[in-house]
Formats: sequence, structure tokens, C-alpha cells
Amino acid sequence: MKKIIITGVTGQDGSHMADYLLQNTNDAIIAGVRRLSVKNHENIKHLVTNDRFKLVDLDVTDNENTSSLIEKEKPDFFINFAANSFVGSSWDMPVNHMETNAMAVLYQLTSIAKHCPQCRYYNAGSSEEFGDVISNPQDENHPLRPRSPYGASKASARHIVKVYRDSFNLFAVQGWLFNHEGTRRGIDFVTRKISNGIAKLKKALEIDEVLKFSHPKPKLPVLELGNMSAKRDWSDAEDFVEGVWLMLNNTKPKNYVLASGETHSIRDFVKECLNQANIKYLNSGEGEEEKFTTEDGRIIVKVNKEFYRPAEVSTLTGNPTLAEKELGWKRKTDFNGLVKKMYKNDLSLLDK
Ligand code: F7E
Repeated sequence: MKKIIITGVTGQDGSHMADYLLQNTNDAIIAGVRRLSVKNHENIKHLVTNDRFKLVDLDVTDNENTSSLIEKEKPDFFINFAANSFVGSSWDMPVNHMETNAMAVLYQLTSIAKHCPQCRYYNAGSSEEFGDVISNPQDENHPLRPRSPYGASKASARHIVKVYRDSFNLFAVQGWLFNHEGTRRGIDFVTRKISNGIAKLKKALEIDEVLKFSHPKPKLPVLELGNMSAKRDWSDAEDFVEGVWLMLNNTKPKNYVLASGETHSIRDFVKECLNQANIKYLNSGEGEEEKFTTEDGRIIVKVNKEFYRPAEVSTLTGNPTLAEKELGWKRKTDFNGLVKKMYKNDLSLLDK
């Protein structure tokens, strides 16, 4: 039985990784969790009774804590999903992003080099590292041109991973994961904000139907978004954890892009979600004036400048060809399937 340390296990990717490994291997998971006075264990509550799943206290920004865990466990694999992953907040807390996303990687790799150099290491890289892109689609050779403190922290981590791989002959990799979403996505990320907002709207419209003769018509909940023209390459997070495991079991340590190869605007996501909810709409205006209304003219989606970023990555499209060819990785869920899954999940949560 091999030992696998996963950090960030209460988050979307860490919890899916734990599920995947418990289902597809016989290995033991040591799940690093940051101690909080109010626990956020919703994504792992189904795992805590599993004998192969052990929770340990781990704050990745604490070098002492990190190195004593690595020295004690001497893991076979270390999968680092712990991160401050909200790009929008990285201008408000840039130091925290650097400490959590880059310094933590340095602490982990120095300890691994010292205590268990045979350990295979994965750090979560991001398409945000490509940032201000100069060609489309982006593959493994696209330069790093981050546009946010978050992107810069992930690019720094990438250099650290390479330096430790080359200097100490470690099996250390950092894939470029384009946007990946799902039912465990945090509520502030744009996809979940939309699926949750449209599910609430659907419920409100059901009540509205009952009150259809009331005058004036009741107001509907309004979803407020930032830049609806930004384009992202969205996939299902569950497809990506398999890609990460394939990278870790590759014949050589090599970084790969995981992506769908398609790009859609935030506006496209809103439209597809409204279609899934069977809500008829009108879309009008541009920039800050853009809005979605019901057929009887009530606003359901509008722009709020508060959600604009100081610098935006306007478009991202990944090229997953190398991962498909060399790792045999293939995504299972497409864009419409992802929107449907997220919307249905949020609707059922409201029903509960
Ligand atoms: O924004 C625009 C926003 O916050 C996507 C993280 O997992 O993927 C994620 O980062 C786009 C941006 O994700 C709102 O301006 C419009 O253009 O969902 P997001 P992200 O910044 O792409 C990468 C690959 C990571 O590595 C990150 O860790 O949507 N947008 N209106 C909005 N975004 C938010 N959050 N809220 C809005 O109201």
C-alpha cells in the first residue's frame, strides 16, 4: 500500500482526487487539512469513515509543519492542491497568494529532496500563468505572461518545481489546468455563481407563475456579474483529477496542459444555463449596460462593475493534444454537459 499526501483536500480538486484514488487504487490517503475553528469538511464528509483516509493538520504556509509531516510519513506521492485559488482576491491579498501558492511549494520540495527524494510530486498549475496570451490555443510551449498576482504566484511555483526537478533529480511536475468546474465549485467562481443564481431564479419564476395575475409583477432575483465578454476553456474537475494521476504515473516527469480545447464567454455560460432551466430571455446592451431580461421586461442578469478585475485575461483556450497523445487522457464531459450538471445540482440543493 502506497502513501499519498493530498493537500487542499476540503476543496473541489483535492476532494475529487481523494475520491478518485480511493476508487481506483488500494493506496492510503493522508489528507492535509488547515485547522479552522469552524470546519469546512462538506466535500469530504463521506470519506472520514474510510480506513484508507486519514486527516492530518497541515498549514502549507508553515515550513516546520510541512517538513515534519513529510519527514514522518515519507510519502510515495505528494499532490499539492492547497492554494488560494480565487484570482479576483489576489490583488487584495497578493502576499497571501505568494505564500500559499509559491512559498509553500518551496517548503514541500526542500523537504521532499531531503527526506524522501523518491516521492513523486504534483503541484497544481494554472492557465492563468499564460495570462496575456500571444497565440491561440495555448499549449505547453506558450510563454508565461501572468496578469494577476495569482497568475504570478503559480508561474513562480512552476520555476521552483523545475529547479528542484533538475537540481535533485526529483519526479516533480506542474500541469497547466485550464478552468475546471463542477458541483463542488466554490460559490464565488463565475460558473457556480451563474448555476446557483439561475436555479434561484427558476424557483422564483415558479412562484411568479402562481402569482401571475398580481399587479405590479413581483421583482425577480437579479444575478450581478462582471465582464461577460471574458472567454474561458471550461472542463469538469472530475475529468482533470484523472489527468493529474496519469501525469504522476508517467514514464518521465513532464508538464501537460489539461483543457477542453473549446472557449466560451461568460455570456455563453449564462445563455446555456438559462436554456437548461427552460427560461426564455432577451439579451441586450453592451459593456456595463448589458443585461438579460424576461420576455415581459424584468431584469434577471446585469453587470456590476464591482466584479471587474484590475487586469483581465480576456481569452483562454487550451490545447490538450499532448496529454491526449502521450498520457491517453480524454475528457468525458463537454460544455453543455457541465452546465447541465451544475444547474441540476444547484436546483436539487434548493429543493432540499
Ligand atoms: O472567473 C469573469 C472573470 O473567478 C472566470 C480558478 O480556478 O480558473 C479559475 O480562475 C472569468 C474571469 O475563475 C464574474 O473576470 C465575470 O474572466 O470563475 P473565475 P478564474 O479567474 O478564471 C483558473 C484556471 C485558476 O487557476 C483559478 O484558481 O469570469 N467574471 N463576472 C466573473 N468572475 C467571478 N468570479 N465573478 C463574477 O461575477
